[in-house]
Amino acid sequence: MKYVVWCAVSLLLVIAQPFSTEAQQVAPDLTVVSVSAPASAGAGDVITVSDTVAASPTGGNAGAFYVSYYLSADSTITTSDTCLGTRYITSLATGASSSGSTTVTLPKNIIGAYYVGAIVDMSGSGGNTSSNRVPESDETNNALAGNQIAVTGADLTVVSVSAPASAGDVITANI
Ligand SMILES: [Ca+2]
Ligand SMILES: [Ca+2]
Repeated sequence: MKYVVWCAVSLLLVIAQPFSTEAQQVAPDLTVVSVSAPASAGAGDVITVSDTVAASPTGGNAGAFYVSYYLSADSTITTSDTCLGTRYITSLATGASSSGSTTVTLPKNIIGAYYVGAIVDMSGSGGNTSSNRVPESDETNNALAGNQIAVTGADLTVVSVSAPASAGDVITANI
């Protein structure tokens, strides 16, 4: 009797094996490996953002998708952050990576320190149909924060300053 039970359990394990192996390889997993931008820039400036995205070594090839760049006050990058631009990747083979540089324009009305980040397989703010084009084994690991960028105010220069040669109670300065 013990032998019969042992045989039955062994048979079940042999049958179950191929299914558990297959389940781990149904889809690729895209991630952002790195994203970087200049350490400082002026509000409204055009800057270059560089990134590398990768596909997992198992799960098959990924078709066309976008990677989107964001400006965030903190190191958690979400689609609620300010979208700066996108890069289009036509396809990515299993285990391959893609690097690229994209020029984007900083908003004019900001100042201070921000994180530059990226989300792979995301287009723009996330509200259009171009987002999540690739079904992945893990959709929760697609965002990465890069370096901080110090955004300074737009350049303001003094054009001229003048005052009367001899001053009374009131003088005028033109800036
Ligand atoms: Ca992913
Ligand atoms: Ca996806």
